[in-house]
Amino acid sequence: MKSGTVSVIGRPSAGKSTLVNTITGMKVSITSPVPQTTRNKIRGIYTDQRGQLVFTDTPGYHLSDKEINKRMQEVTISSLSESDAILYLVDGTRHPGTEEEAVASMIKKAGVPVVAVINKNDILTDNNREDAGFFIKERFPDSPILFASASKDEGVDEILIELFRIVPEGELMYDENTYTDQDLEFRISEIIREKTMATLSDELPHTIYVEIEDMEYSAESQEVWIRAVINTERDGQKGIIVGKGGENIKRIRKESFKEIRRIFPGSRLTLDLRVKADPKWRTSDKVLGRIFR
Ligand SMILES: Nc1nc2c(ncn2[C@@H]2O[C@H](COP(=O)(O)OP(=O)(O)OP(=O)(O)O)[C@@H](O)[C@H]2O)c(=O)[nH]1
Ligand SMILES: [Mg+2]
Repeated sequence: MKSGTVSVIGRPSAGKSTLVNTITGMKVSITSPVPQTTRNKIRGIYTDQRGQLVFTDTPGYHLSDKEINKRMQEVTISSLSESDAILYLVDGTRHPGTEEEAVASMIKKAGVPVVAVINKNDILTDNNREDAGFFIKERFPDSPILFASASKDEGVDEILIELFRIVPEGELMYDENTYTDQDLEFRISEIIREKTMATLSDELPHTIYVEIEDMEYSAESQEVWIRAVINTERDGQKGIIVGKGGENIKRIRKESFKEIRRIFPGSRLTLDLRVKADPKWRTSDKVLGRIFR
């Protein structure tokens, strides 16, 4: 039996969370077309007859000195040394530049075996493939280089074969039916954040965080009651989230409701969703400490 941990590393929007979801067959980690969607280390667990791979999805590594970006970099770096293997995901559609170079050298420093995957193969040109392939081969000459499409579930079996080759023998770390270790409140807040980002698309996705203020669950009466708050930075942004006649917040609530309900099959769900302004949250140690726990 093989059993090991795998850090999924790459630039923002490379498709790391999409890949972890495809591998586990579950919605473990939220995704969006906007870079810097993932903010925490998110575990997705894959088990089959060969054994178990515990993936850690990480925030895309973005070169920046802003406090929130530094926190996200720390989250990513802290995942590296604790893993048995690194799954290095490269977005083949983008020419590897300074940022890709920074990611590659960070990975090299960790001294952990690497499987390199060039993602988005469904839309790559031959030029893209050559470009990314050359970049990786030069820096990781001993690592396997694979092509995949995380969103189309192509090339994923080959990734698993390479990873199972690397990880050590061992017992399962989690029960075979477990696919994530996130707590309920965090998963719910992430679903609401994803739906907010999707609804507002390019208007203000980076300026929000979602907090579950209160949650009650009665297994006996099969009722779930949740009060969640979408926090933004400025009062003026509240109106954007709420939308004309409340159309945005209604949509966010409806889409969130559908997905949260799947977590509590058969229960009656009440979702009370509010919007608040929390100026300077992106520089507040208290809030950042809560988000990047
Ligand atoms: N065409 C194509 N698009 C993909 C593929 N994989 C992911 N995407 C898209 O790329 C965008 C980013 O995907 P995510 O999975 O959120 O990327 P990420 O690396 O987790 O991003 P961060 O969390 O911001 O670091 C989304 O719009 C995905 O649908 C792929 O194989 N092909
Ligand atoms: Mg992500």
